[in-house]
Amino acid sequence: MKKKRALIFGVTGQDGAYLSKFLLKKKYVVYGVKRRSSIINTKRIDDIYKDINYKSNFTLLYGDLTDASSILNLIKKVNPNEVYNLAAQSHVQVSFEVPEYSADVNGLGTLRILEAIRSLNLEKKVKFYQAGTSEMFGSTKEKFQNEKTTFQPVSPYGVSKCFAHWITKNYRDAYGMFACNGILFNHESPIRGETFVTKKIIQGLIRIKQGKQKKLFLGNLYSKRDWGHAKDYVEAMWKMLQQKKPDDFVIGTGKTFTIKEFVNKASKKLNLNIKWIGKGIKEKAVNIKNKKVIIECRRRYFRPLEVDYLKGNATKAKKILKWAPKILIDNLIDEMIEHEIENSNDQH
Ligand code: NAP
Ligand code: G4F
Repeated sequence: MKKKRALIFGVTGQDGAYLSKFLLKKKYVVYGVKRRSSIINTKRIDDIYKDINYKSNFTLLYGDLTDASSILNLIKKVNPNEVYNLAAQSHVQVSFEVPEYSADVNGLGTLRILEAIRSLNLEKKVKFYQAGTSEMFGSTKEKFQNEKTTFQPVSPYGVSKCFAHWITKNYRDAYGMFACNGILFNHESPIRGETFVTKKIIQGLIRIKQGKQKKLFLGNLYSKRDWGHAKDYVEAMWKMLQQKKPDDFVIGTGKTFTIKEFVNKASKKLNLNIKWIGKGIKEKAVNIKNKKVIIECRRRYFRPLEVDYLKGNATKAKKILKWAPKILIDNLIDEMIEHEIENSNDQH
């Protein structure tokens, strides 16, 4: 049987790396789109090239979501069965600093892919996955968010992803395209970007414990997030494209924790005994053993608007996709800590 071809935009990111490995294990031929950067940006996928089982089925190609002609040429060249759009300016706080660029990549970039598929007359052939986000729920007051929860985005990132969501649905309805929106809650892993809060906390606490860093500076300690593992979430993306009908699905664990609770869990696992003192921006954590302040809050890490509360209701995915998260927060933290310690020993 002919192998399926998948084209992944955003292959160099956290999810791109997990999805590539997942699809290669399923015997796909994987084409990944990377963009030009001034330093090598393929660290997360370099191991694929070293793996004798995978390297012959894995190809990297240059492209950029801001460049419609590159997208068209890539789709023409690869002639994929499945296209996964994971590419994005994915940092919420940064989207307040570069709103137009975030809208261009995340919003118009999605439209450029859909339009390329359509103008190549591939709309009945190619299946398309769009990486939507719980950030679209924004300021909703619903306590357990599902596919019917109204979007109320509160960041340029959230707004751009709402455009991507609706244009994906529009191409599905208007042109009969097999196009699915995943609405994924936060998912992390050892290869999570270093400026996202989970990785920042774990990296910071380990460095403090090893005496390589004095303090960790954070922003809002009281927002709540539903954190899963990227490995589980890429499986859900693939499952969406294997259904008879295209549809949209919420993917989350159904559990939610504050940033402070995440810090407490991680420090306990690292045998760092901490005590919280002070309130508001002056709240800080003291290392009980040596009485040193190791965590402080800084205004620069607060956003102009915050998504206070996220908790995902993945009942539909459980029922239709037969998907459920396998890795929950405690095992996720364990894995991130283990990786970080191994990595820091390699470096020093
Ligand atoms: P990530 O690690 O930030 O990866 C983003 C990817 O997009 C990287 O490969 C990046 O390339 C690429 N990219 C950025 N701008 C691009 C452009 N102009 N043209 C082409 N590629 C570009 O994000 P992630 O955590 O893997 O998330 C994957 C997708 O899911 C994103 O769309 C994100 O918004 C969405 N999402 C993530 C989560 C989560 O919790 N992780 C939750 C919901 C939705 P470089 O490596 O060169 O920067
Ligand atoms: O780790 P974060 O930056 O993730 P955020 O904003 O929830 O966005 C992530 O998840 C979305 C899904 O809901 C994705 F769509 C998006 O691409 C990205 O992957 O921040 C989590 C929370 C926020 O409430 C933030 O205010 O942590 C709070 N926080 C507190 N101190 C901090 C910090 N966030 C960061 N990045 N850095 C801090 O120092």
